[in-house]
Amino acid sequence: MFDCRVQGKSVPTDVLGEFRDSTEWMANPATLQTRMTEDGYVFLRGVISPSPIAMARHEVFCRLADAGEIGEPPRDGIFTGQSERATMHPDPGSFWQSVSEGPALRRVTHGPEIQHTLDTLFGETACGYNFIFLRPGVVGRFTFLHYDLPFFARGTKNVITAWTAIGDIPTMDGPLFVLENSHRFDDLIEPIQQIDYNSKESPQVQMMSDAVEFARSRGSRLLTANFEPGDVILFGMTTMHGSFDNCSPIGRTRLSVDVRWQPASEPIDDRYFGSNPAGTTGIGYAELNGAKPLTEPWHTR
Ligand SMILES: O=C(O)CCC(=O)C(=O)O
Repeated sequence: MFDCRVQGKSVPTDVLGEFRDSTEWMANPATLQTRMTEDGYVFLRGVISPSPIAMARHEVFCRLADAGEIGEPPRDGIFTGQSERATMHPDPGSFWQSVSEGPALRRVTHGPEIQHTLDTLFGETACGYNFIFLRPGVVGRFTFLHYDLPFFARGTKNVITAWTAIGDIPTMDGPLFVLENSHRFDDLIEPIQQIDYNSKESPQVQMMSDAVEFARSRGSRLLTANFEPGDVILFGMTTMHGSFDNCSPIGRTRLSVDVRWQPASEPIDDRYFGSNPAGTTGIGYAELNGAKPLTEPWHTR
């Protein structure tokens, strides 16, 4: 079915599954809400059309090509294995903020298509967080399993993550996966509901254990898709997820962006809003994996 690896190991087919595709219900709030309740996620193909996605990809990869990290042509996203970012941009946070605030990228992350999709899902006007997580993941990168609740639910718990593919992300390139039925694992969800949201610490809530064994132990599977440009997976704060290893045979960098949304009428967590958002720990964009040169490893959220 799918060919993918997690933490260096091939994922056996009995532990793999495909997202339920809700694209045909994109304009139907009741069905989208039912699917979110039933599955903990909603998967939609082609929410953003190819042209804005191509422009965002070009904008981001050109910035990384200027820093010597991505080769020519930038749209291919091939990692050079090198980086001059640290010498060219001694302030990693402001460099990453400038990339994350590029107009073509913002057209994708906060444009009319995604706004309309989140308005439909919430059944009211939604508001996208200004602080976004742009993720260029080179070969070898993955993200451990985790829930998003501890990071984003200080204002309201009614928050949804929108993860968008900015280019093709076949399973070998390390896309996002969801742990099936993890939104019903009350024994894991209850403790994270007790987390102190006034703390500036980034809580350690990741499952560092083997994702395949963990899925098996829960009678669950890792659900994913071969993502195409503009495909979006929406999931709630209590849906456990991670990403597969990027094993691209051509050395392609996986490019995605994840943005949180909530009803505009509900209280916000002001760390993630405004023209200079503080982020989870207070150091703004400098706290993100994306702020590190592509030559530096990361596997954490
Ligand atoms: O893209 C990834 O590797 C992880 C994304 C993630 O954890 C999220 O969207 O909350």
